[in-house]
Amino acid sequence: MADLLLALDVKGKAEAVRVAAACAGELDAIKIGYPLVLSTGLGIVKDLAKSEIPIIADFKVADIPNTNSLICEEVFGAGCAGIITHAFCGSDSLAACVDASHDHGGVCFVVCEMSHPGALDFLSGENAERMARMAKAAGADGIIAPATRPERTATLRGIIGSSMKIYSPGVGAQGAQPEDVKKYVDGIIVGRAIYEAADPKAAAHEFRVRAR
Ligand code: 3DU
Repeated sequence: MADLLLALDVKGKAEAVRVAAACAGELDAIKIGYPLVLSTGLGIVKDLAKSEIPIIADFKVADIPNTNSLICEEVFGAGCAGIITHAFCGSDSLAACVDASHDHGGVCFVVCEMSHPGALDFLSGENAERMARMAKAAGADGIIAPATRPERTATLRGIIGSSMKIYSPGVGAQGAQPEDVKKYVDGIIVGRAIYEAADPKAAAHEFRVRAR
C-alpha cells in the first residue's frame, strides 16, 4: 500500500491552486519543484497549505554543505515539510541537508536512482547503491527510486531496509504503473497524468486506489 504524491509541476499560482483544490481529499502529499517555485516564488507553499497535506520541495539539492544548509533554511522557513536532495556531492553535503532538515523538524529524501532513460549514464547501478548506503548512514528519512525500473527499486529497498521510506516517480507519463512498484515503496509520485488530466480529481482518485 503506497501513498499518492502529486508532482505539481504547473506554472503560476492560479493553476497550482486550481489543481491542488481539484484533487482535495485524494492526495497524501504535494511535491513542488523548480517549474512551480520559479514561476511563483516560495510563497506558493503558504498558498498550498490550505490543502492541509505535507508539501515536499523537490529541489534536488546538490552543493557544498553550507549552501545546502542555507537552501534547507529557506525551504523549511517557507513551510515545507520535506526536501529532496541529491547525494552525489558527497557525504558531507548530504549530512548538511539531512541535519538541517531535522533541525527544522522536516524530513529529507535522497535521490538514489532516477527514473528516466539517461539515469543509466550515472544515476543507477552501483552508484545508486552507494548513494542508498550513504543515505542510510546519514540518517535520511527516505530515498527516491524509479517506478520505471521496479527491480532496481527492490534492490535499493534491500539496501535501506524497512525503516526508511521510498518515494517513486515514473508512474503515468513516464510509463510505469502503480502496480509495478507499490509493494516496494511508501509512495508513488505522479505528475502529468494527474495535472494534465481533464478531471484531475478522478485521475488522482484512480491512482490512489491502484496504489493501495
Ligand atoms: O513524469 P511526471 O509528470 O509524473 O513527473 C515526475 C516528477 O518526479 C517530476 O516532478 C520529476 O521532476 C520528478 N522526478 C522524476 O521524474 C524522476 C526522478 O528520478 C526524480 C524525480
